[in-house]
Amino acid sequence: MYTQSFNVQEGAAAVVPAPAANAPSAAQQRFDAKVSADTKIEPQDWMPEAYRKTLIRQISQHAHSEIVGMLPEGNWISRAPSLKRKAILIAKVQDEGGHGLYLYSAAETLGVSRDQMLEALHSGKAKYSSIFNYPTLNWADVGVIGWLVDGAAIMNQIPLCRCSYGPYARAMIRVCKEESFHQRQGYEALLALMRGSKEQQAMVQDAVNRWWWKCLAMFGPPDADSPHSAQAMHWGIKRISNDDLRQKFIDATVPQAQLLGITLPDPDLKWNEERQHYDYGAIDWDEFWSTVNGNGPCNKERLATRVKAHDEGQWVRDAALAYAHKQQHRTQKEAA
Ligand code: FAQ
Repeated sequence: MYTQSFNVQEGAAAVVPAPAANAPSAAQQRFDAKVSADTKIEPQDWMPEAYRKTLIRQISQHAHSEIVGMLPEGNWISRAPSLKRKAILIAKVQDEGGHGLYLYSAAETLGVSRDQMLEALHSGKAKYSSIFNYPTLNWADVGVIGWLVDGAAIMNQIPLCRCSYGPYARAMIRVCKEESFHQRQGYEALLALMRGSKEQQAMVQDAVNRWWWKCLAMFGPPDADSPHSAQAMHWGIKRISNDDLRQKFIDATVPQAQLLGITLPDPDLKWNEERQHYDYGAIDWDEFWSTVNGNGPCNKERLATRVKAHDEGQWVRDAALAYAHKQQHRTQKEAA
C-alpha cells in the first residue's frame, strides 16, 4: 500500500483518475491479486460477500457431514466383532466429531455463529453429504465406509488443503491425515473378512454393491450441472472439478478392489486405453437428488438423532457457561 504511493513517476499528474463505472474497488483488486498469486485469504482480509457466503455454505455443509457421518458407524461400536475393532472404531468416530469442530470453527471466522449453523442443520435447511443417509446393515458396511467413503472424502479433500481461504485449508491438512488412517483401517478390516469364510466374503461383496454408486455421487453433480463449481474454482476454493475427482477416485479404487478380490458393481467399468482412465456407467442422479432433498432411507432418522443428541447435551453447555461466568466473576473480584 505504502509502496504504491512512493511509486508515482516523476512528473506524473497528481490527480487520481476517477474509477470507471463497474471498475473493481482497490479492496477487490487486492483480493483478486492474492487469489491469483495463491496467497491465502485470512479472516481479517476484505473479501467479496459472495466469496464469504460460498465458504460458509461449503464449510458448514462439510462440518454437518462430519457430525452426521458419525452416526452410521457409531451404530456399530457396541457390536464390533473384537476389542481391537471396537477401539479403532471409537477412535475413528471421535475423529469425525473433531473434524466437525475444526470445520465449525473455520466457518465461525467468516462471521456465522455455531448456533446459526446448527439451527440450519436441525431444521433441515442445511445440506450434508448424501452418503450418510444410507443404512449400515452389517459389519462389512463399516469396513466399506472406511475404504470407499473415507477414500472418496480424501480424494475430494486433498485439493482443499490448497483452498484459498486460510482457516479452511489449514483445517483440511489435519483432517486429511486422519482420513488417511480411516481409509486404511477400513481396507484392512475388509482384507480380514476376505481371508475368512465364504459368508464373510459374501458380506463384503454385498456391502460394496450397496455403497459403490452412492460413493461416486459423493463428488457432487456432473460439472455441467454443478452451479457452484466454476466460481468456486475461479476463487481457488475448489481446485479440481467434481467429475475429475470422481474419475481419479475410480482409477485409484479399481486396483484396490482387484487386490481385495471383489467385483465393483458396474458392467461398464472398463479401462480405456485412449483416455488412460476407466470408463464407467451412468450414475442415478434422480436417486441422489431425492436423497439430498430429504427422501433417502435414513434422512429423518439421522436428523432426529442429531437433534436429540443436541438437546441432551444442553446441560453440558449450561454447565460450561456457568463455570466460565464464575471464573470471570472471580477474576474481576480479584482485580478490584
Ligand atoms: N451430498 O455446485 P455443486 C466425509 C449439493 S465428509 C449432498 O457441485 P459445490 C468424512 C451442493 O451442496 C463428506 N449435497 O456444489 C467422513 C449444492 O447444494 P446448495 C463431505 C451435495 O459445493 C467419512 C448442490 O448440490 N465432504 O465423508 C452433494 O461446489 C466417513 C450443487 O452442487 C465435503 O463436504 C452431496 N454429495 O460442490 C465422515 C467436502 N454434492 O449448497 C464420517 C467439501 C453436491 O447449492 C464418516 N465440499 N451437493 O444447496 C465440497 O467439496 C463441495 O461442497 C462438494 C459439492 C464437492 C461436495
